[in-house]
Amino acid sequence: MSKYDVDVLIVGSGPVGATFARKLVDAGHHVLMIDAGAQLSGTYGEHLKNSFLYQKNVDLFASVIRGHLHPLSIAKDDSPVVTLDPSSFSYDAEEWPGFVLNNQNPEQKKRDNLGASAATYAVGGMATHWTCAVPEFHATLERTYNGEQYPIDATTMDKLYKEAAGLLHRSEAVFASSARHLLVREVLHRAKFTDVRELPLAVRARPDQAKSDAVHWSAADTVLGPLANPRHTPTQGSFRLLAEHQCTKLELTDDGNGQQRVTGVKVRNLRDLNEKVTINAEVYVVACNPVLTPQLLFASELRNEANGRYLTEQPMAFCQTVLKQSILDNVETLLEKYPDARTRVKEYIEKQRQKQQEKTPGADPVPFPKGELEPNLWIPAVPGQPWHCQIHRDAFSYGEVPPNIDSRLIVDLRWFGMSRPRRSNRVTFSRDIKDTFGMPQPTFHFELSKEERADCGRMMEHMMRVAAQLGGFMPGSEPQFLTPGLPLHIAGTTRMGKDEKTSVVDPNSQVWRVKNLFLGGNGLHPFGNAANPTLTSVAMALQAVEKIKTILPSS
Ligand code: G3F
Repeated sequence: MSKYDVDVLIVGSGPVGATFARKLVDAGHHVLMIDAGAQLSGTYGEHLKNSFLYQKNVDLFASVIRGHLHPLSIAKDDSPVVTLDPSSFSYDAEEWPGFVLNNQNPEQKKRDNLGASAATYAVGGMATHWTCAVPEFHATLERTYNGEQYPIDATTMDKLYKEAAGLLHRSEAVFASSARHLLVREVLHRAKFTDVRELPLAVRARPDQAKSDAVHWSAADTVLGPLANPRHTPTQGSFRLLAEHQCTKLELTDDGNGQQRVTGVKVRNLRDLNEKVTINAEVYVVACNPVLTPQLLFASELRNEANGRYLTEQPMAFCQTVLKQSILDNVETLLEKYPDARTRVKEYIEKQRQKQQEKTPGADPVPFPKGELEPNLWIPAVPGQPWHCQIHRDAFSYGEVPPNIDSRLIVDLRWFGMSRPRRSNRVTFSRDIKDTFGMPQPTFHFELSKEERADCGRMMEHMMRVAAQLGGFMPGSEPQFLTPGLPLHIAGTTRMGKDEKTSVVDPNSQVWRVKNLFLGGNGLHPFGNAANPTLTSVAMALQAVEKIKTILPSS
């Protein structure tokens, strides 16, 4: 039996949960954090791409990502496998209608599914493998909607964004001097795509960068700072993290006047289901993800009409280009404004030509020294062009590089569109079917509006115009829309607002009518967003922390 008495229990250990932990321990509070996922690194929640191998070959990281994404709702497919050896076991699915085959979801329709949406069960959450893109939401496009202002005012948001950027080590400088990056930017600027600029990333240069070509990607450990070291003892307050501990229910008790309180939690030690785990806290924070957080609220029978509703997700277009011959033939001219990069490239080309003439093995025909980092550019979403564009080289579960194309020549284009909140777009939770973790199975009901679908056409056309400047399409990665849900940017399901009928939390992230329950994460974004949501989620958590401090007795 284990018993914990703390000031704050945080469920979920991604960058948002980590923000709560870091700030509350810094304020002298006793914090316990739990995560249903396993601990994958020595410090809590490090980015797995920091390891030597993936820095050398980012393409291998695609399978790491694939292995960590746990699909949330797979529409049922029990059509007979007609080519199966007839002597193998088989049954007639129509005679077994309630059967749940291989974790498929019989309640999920294919048509309105977000089939690629997934959760990462790990200490550090999805930040163990994220892209680290941390733009702010656009002040008018993403922070106003239908005449409504953002729940947190603009001056406060500016302050919160600054602090969030510091916690995540946001930078636009790490890739900015790379010849590959500058070349792509220059080609696009010359083609009048003047809005192409450095993608803000949660990343730092490494002190040994000149020797290693490596960078350091931020994750939950970055936000936790010294707390990420399991052996660290804070000078005030305390911090403890329990991996593979799953919260299955918040015990909500009526407190009179229509208010409730969390008076306890049901927690399972997934490594020892026999153990009884008791946790008492003053304040509870749930920051799982935009599906697992409303799932826990549903399992806890929270009375809130908006829970799981107003779901937004980004339609996503993708392609990969292989840089044009003409660009590489003119690389020195194209880099003329950037003397350092130009000199490096020039010297490299000369050296390789010499090697080639001398027939030295290993002469390189590609005019990029090996240490030139990949491009990392974006075009921000703005009113009239409501999509967020990333022009970079990123490992993900799709778009791998065939072994016979040099990966320095590949540029990925990812365009993320927008959907706006509607009550009917939602995730529901089953009363009958359980997911792998024994929780109510989520089912998606998501459709784009007519206007949003039309915007997708404009977005694709824009992406193809940009791509046409860069090169030809890589076979298999021609322009395409990806399976809905693939951006992993679901928002709105526990939305923040000023009206308790259409939101789950107030502007301090406090659940309406529950005195000591706070939420964190992308589910809080209320208006739909094209940009990556993490920075804004961390900013919102920082605001919530200030409110929590006023509730807790000062230590
Ligand atoms: C998203 O979750 C990230 O925010 C993007 F930056 C990334 O490119 C994308 O996944 C990959 O599909």
